[in-house]
Amino acid sequence: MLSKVLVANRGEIAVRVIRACRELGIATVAVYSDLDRSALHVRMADEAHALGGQTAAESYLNTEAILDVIERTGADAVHPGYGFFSENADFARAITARGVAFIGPNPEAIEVMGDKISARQAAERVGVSGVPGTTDLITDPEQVRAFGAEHGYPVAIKAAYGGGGRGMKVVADESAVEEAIESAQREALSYFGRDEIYMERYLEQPRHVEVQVLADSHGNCVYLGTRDCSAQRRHQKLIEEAPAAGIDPEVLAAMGEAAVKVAQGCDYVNAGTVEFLYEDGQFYYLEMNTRLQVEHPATELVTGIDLVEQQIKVASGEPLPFTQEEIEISGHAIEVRINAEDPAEGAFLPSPGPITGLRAPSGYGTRWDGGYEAGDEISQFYDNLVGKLICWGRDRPTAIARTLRALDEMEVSGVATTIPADKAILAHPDFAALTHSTKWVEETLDLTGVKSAPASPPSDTEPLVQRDIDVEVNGQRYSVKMWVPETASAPSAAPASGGAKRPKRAAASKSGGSAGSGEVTVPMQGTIVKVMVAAGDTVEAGDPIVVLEAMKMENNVCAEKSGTIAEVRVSEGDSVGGGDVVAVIE
Ligand code: MV4
Repeated sequence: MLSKVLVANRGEIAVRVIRACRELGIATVAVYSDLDRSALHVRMADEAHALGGQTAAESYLNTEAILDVIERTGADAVHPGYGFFSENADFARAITARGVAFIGPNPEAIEVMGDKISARQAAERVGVSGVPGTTDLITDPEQVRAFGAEHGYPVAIKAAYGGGGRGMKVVADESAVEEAIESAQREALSYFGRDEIYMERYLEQPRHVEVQVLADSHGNCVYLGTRDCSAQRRHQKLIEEAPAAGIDPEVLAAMGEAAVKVAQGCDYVNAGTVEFLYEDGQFYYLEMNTRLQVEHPATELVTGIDLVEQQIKVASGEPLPFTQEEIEISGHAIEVRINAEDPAEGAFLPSPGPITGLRAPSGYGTRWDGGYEAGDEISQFYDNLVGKLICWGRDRPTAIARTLRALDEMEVSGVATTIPADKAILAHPDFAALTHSTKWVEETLDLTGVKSAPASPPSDTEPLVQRDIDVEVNGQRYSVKMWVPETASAPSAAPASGGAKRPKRAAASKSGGSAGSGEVTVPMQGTIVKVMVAAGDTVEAGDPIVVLEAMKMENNVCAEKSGTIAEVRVSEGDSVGGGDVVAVIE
């Protein structure tokens, strides 16, 4: 059995993994960026080590820094959580080359599934079909017109090296083929750095149904039922449930068996998820996610199986302790993602800042997987998932009622959250009747007038400064770094060197640009996903100007001063670098 796990992540998933390790008697090593110095995952782990840096690229994606912590701590495994290094074959190879286990699949499986065409071919090889389409790259618009003539429109054009729906273009009829190809290639290049594209028939009202699989290193592979993740907006899931409801059990079983075939076809080991689209009684393979997913607890509540425990045991070389026949789905579970975003008017604007109050619900069938406590701060630099509420009920209506009850008990202050949107979805008759699809939140759900939490009161927490202090432990002299309030009197062992150094605070760079210059700049490299203003608009200081997607998250870039927009220099889909001017205010 593994003895010390380095958790290469932060927030709720790092906490989740630390909890599983503690139950198994395994020591935990947290790593942290400068901003996460005293984050919840750091407080909970047995030991914690700094990676340095603020952005994900400088910290949680710094391979050298993580390898260094592995060396220093003697960790014998790394759990990558989701995001960051979880689907990075090079990272998995770098640690396994040093004899350290990667708690996840083999790098070859990560690579096969990372490329959408090879992932489709891998499924086809084992007789699992995707949406009718091709595994050939599109080189000539004539290919698309021939496909449209045979299978009908609309046709979906997708990025071969993409994912998450970015770069997908829907072609309504043959007159739109050329333009769709060009724009799909342009987007693919800007998001993924490669412009290869392929096509499929486009399904108009699909549900997103996925299958949890678990495989060991002895050739055993099982599926742990299904989840429905159709309640999403702009490819961000809001609510997930297990099992997928209102679908013939035989179809669900066939989907489960297809998922196992896909996993076995690529010698998959550890936990993974096979995604399908479901429409009119038919299911179609979409892709495989080679990681533990955010929504894994919904499966845990209906199977009674701790997925993280199983991941660790599989990575330790143990065989699965159950067979497919022994897995039973009991009742229904709903997971609600609570993000620090303001859903008012359907905008879902990021709302970073300090959490001044947080009360999680409890009671029968109610689980809270949080990444923060009151007093912690949601940084604009990372995913803004505050935590997940997962409720179990003996059937779907009971689970819905319980989740609504729990959401009523939940209190988060200081930041706006997605709770009002979550409630609107759960209370909607379409959701109860299962007539929703992947487009329902964006096209049907009405979020006008939805109230977000009251605005954040000004933070009265004093900024901390760094002081270097010399201490003696068991007769050995150490120099320690301390983070203390600026006004605190210097400890008696006065700083020998360095003196006070003020850390850069997240809030300070909330909107880029030097104050007052009127130039609105982006704080980091990324893609413009929304432009909120046009030349001539009047804006107030603090108004969002553009939404920047960086490190898989959306960040608001705001006006630093009030005035009139003189110029907008970017449009949706543009790639920008840190410090680029996106608009000018006069
Ligand atoms: C599709 C589709 C309809 N037809 N492919 C979006 C995410 C990416 N992994 C695949 N996606 C889709 N592919 C065909 N041929 C609709 C979607 C889709 C979607 C899929 C799953 C969950 C949410 C979605 C939201 C919009 C579109």
